[in-house]
Amino acid sequence: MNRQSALEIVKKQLNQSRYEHTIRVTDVALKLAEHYQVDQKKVEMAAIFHDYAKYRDKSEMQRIITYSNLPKDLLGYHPELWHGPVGAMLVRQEVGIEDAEVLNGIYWHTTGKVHMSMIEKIVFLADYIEPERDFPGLDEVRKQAWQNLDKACFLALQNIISFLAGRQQLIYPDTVHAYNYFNTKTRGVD
Ligand code: DGI
Ligand code: FE
Ligand code: FE
Repeated sequence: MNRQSALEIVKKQLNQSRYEHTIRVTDVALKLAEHYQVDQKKVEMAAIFHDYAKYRDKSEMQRIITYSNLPKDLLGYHPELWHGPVGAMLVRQEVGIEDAEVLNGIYWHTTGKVHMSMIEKIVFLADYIEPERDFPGLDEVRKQAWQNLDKACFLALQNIISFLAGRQQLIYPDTVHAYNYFNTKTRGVD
């Protein structure tokens, strides 16, 4: 599928500001893919569709998780987490994308996980550092994204977990496991 058709499909699922976010994420993701010599076509598709399910009704997503083979533990965590896994499933069913690497980039873009692929790391980080984002500590993540992708993932996960814990929110186990994994993997890197 070419970029233009993909954008037309996703635009119908999003509002204008989320669509513009999607374009910015895709631009950053493509630059990272070029920088790290990762398949640009796959990264582009995963980035374009990463928030495909963002505005699905919570009740619809709840039903999809309940009756599909998606992990049921998602239901015990913040509904904001659901659009990645549900999005991967709907992009396969409704858009017809079958590439597992692309679908996994969509699936894991919010929570992260251990042993992320290059495509997964790039989509996860591009979503976090796109130019309109403004989180504490973002400058350092932006800098590391071009130097050490694992270190950048670690710093992003540290920020996400601190943010959620500061608001007394639950933290999805895969996010914690990803934090521990990248922490160990990048110890000593600065
Ligand atoms: O969809 P976006 O807004 O572009 O970004 P996203 O897919 O990273 O969604 C982030 C939201 O998910 C943010 O408001 C924090 C929230 N969230 C809730 N629980 C968790 C979580 N994020 C992670 N990584 N882990 C959680 O357990
Ligand atoms: Fe998202
Ligand atoms: Fe996003």
